[in-house]
Amino acid sequence: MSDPNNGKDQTDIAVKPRAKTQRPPLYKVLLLNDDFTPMEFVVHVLERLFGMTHAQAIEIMLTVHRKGVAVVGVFSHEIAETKVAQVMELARRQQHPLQCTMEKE
Ligand code: TYC
Repeated sequence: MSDPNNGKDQTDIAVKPRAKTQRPPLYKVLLLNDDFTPMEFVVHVLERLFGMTHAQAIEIMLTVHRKGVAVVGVFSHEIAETKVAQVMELARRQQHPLQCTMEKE
């Protein structure tokens, strides 16, 4: 008897060409300098909300103080929004003018 598959069970799998997997966009959270927010408060915020060590927090705070701005973390849109809101809320409660924003990476 003729066997077109020559004894092998062959299975053809239809592979649909797919678009490349899209990565969700990431957002930088930026801390801005001002002349009034105490350095210790900024250090506290960086430790508390961004999981930095005391030494890291001092370093980033001083970068913002000298340069005017620094990236304090990179997150998904939702996490970045939450971090910005948390920073602004802590600053508002202590009546410090500290500003924090986010920008697409
Ligand atoms: N410039 C502030 C001061 O001299 C300190 C400061 C650092 C404020 C970082 C904001 O994001 C900031 N007290």
